[in-house]
Amino acid sequence: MRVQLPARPHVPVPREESFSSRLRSAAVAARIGLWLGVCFGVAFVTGLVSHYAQSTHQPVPFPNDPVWLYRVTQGLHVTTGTAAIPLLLVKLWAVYPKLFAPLPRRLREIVLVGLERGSIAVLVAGSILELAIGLMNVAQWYAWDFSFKRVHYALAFVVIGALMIHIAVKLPITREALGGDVEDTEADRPQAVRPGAFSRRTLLRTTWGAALLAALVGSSAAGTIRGLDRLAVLSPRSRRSGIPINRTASQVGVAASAMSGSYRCEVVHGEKAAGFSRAELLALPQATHVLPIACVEGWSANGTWTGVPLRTLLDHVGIPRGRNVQVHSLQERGADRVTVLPANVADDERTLVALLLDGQPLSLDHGYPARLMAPDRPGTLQTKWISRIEAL
Ligand SMILES: Nc1nc2c(c(=O)[nH]1)N[C@H]1C(S)=C(S)[C@@H](COP(=O)(O)O)O[C@H]1N2
Ligand SMILES: [Mo]
Repeated sequence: MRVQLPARPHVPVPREESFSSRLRSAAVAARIGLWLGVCFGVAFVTGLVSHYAQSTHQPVPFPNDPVWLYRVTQGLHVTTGTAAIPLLLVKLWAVYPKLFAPLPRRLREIVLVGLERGSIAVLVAGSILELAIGLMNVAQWYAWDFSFKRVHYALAFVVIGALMIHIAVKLPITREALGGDVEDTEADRPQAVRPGAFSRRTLLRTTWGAALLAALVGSSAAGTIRGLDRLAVLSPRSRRSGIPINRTASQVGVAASAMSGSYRCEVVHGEKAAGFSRAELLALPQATHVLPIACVEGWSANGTWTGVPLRTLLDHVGIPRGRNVQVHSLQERGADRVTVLPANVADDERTLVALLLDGQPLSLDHGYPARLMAPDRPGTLQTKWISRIEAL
């Protein structure tokens, strides 16, 4: 018996001339590309700042003043990253027909065009991945096994490298496109002859609007603009009042040891050591400072912290100024359980072994019995549930 297979529908591969809208033009692509470049540049630089602030090896110590510096750079990072998403989408839409441009005939040109398209493939794939995992990180959706930090950092160099090549290759056409009016048609692809449904100006204005909205959402998630919390759809924790909790005591398995009556905060200097119960810490002279927590997962919040200046405890066991200090958590496994305070942070009078938040005893999840709060530090280094402090 013969089976009659249905005829396979013929799906034509589009060709460059299939796209005839004048909206898909160099004039539009260049203008959006310019702002996309600005966003990528700011996100790259602020990303490097964040990486440096978190590194344990700092030839020049990360500044501890002003206390909001890291919070602002981190806010800019998230804001420019989210703004880049609509910009990238519209830019890809505008240049998409070029994907189907015919290949040249001569070998030399094929090689050149191949290299150029290869770099664009890297740029496009890298950018999409970088923005997507960045956004997912802010939403705390870890749908992967790799280290976000390492991949996001490495990919940033790939993207910026490919972007440099792209800018260099396109410089002449970008210059020409930016030099004229947006609606000029001289630099258009010859096939782009059909007037769009609206003008290029309207397309650009809509794109700027979308980018601005995305920036506001990003910035509200990052907590950099007050009163925007309701827009913080990305980062639900920022919507709660007060300071969000990043990881709870039971998530990291410290609930029992933190509540134990035998809790002691150990301060160690070589042979010399002292242990302080929470009551003993509370009996020492206290200081209060307003310091932000700026989480690398894209949120930040100010708190009024009260506790013992770290310096007081260091003096107690004779740790001299100028020394790096290590702070350990009761937490036994996982990230963020040890941190090194460079000397400038250890010696800063605002660096606290914090016991109260907004005048109330710390909650267990905010680091009870005692946590570190230091000026201008990434949130991930503000160790909760301190067990031990030692000179390095
Ligand atoms: N021991 C310990 N300390 C920690 C963490 C942790 O997981 N374990 N998380 C860090 C991170 S990533 C941030 S942003 C802040 C958040 O503090 P909060 O939960 O009190 O807001 O705590 C930091 N301190
Ligand atoms: Mo964090």
